[in-house]
Amino acid sequence: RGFFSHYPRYHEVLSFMSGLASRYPQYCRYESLGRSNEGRHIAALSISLNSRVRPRRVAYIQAATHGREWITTQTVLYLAYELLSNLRAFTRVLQDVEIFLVPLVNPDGYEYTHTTDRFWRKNRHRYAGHSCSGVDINRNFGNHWNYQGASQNLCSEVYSGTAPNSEPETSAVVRYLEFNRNRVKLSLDVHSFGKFIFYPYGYAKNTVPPTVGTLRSVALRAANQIGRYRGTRYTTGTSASILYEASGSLDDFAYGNLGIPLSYTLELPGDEFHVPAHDIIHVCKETFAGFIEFIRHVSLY
Ligand code: 0X9
Ligand code: ZN
Repeated sequence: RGFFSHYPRYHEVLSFMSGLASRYPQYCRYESLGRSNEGRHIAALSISLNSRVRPRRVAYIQAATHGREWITTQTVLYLAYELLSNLRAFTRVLQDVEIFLVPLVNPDGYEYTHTTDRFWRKNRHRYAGHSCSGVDINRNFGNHWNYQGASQNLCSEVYSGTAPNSEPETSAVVRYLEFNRNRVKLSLDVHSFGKFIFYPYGYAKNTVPPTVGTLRSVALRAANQIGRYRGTRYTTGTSASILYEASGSLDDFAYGNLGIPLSYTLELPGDEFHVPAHDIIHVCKETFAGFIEFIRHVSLY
């Protein structure tokens, strides 16, 4: 069966990634950013036109921050697969741009949704003497940590952890982004569901970032490109105004703390968190068009 017609497990994701890296050694590098609470790799792929030359800019894309959002991993792996299979067609967008992909930020939560609870969201941090477990990685970043739409109750779905960056999954991402902060121009955190493109700030209503005009126009262009495949309509705006206020998320941290100019959270389609297997490839293809549009704008920085 084809890779994009079912939902792979953790090991299958890693072998797909390392397979791409060994098939395209001069364009693709496979690495681990660190390990999760349960010891799994936070695996990453770096794609560029010439692996011996370090591009000046980075487009960073991550998925499955929330375990149950299976479709997100597939769209990011599809991006890697499609870019590498047709690299010549993308020489312009990839000019001086490195694509850095983390398809499974929360491998423990992802595996748990396959074995035990399909709707698990958080990581799998266990606390001695407590029956509840897990931190919401997207409430654990150090921007307005635990300010709103987050909880200090560890049974909550939006438990923010004991401190900003307390989780190994969060700190693996933060370490990479901080080390590369001058090169990273785009940060996309891919979630589901809802067909939204969110830009900062998400931590509070009526807080508008200084470059909101650019953030909005790039979001609209990406939404438009996604719609060209089969008419899927995305809504764009700040998550605080469209969905809810939630602080400690990657989008606000990347923009507010690291100064990454293009920072977004995507919410892919899905019925609750489910996209039927036969539809995976179509969501991958339409989302691909959006990813490319975002990446095109990286070369302006
Ligand atoms: O709540 C979240 O973490 C994201 N939605 S989801 O349904 N996938 O959980 C939205 C995050 C948007 N960004 C901010 N609120 N900063
Ligand atoms: Zn999510």
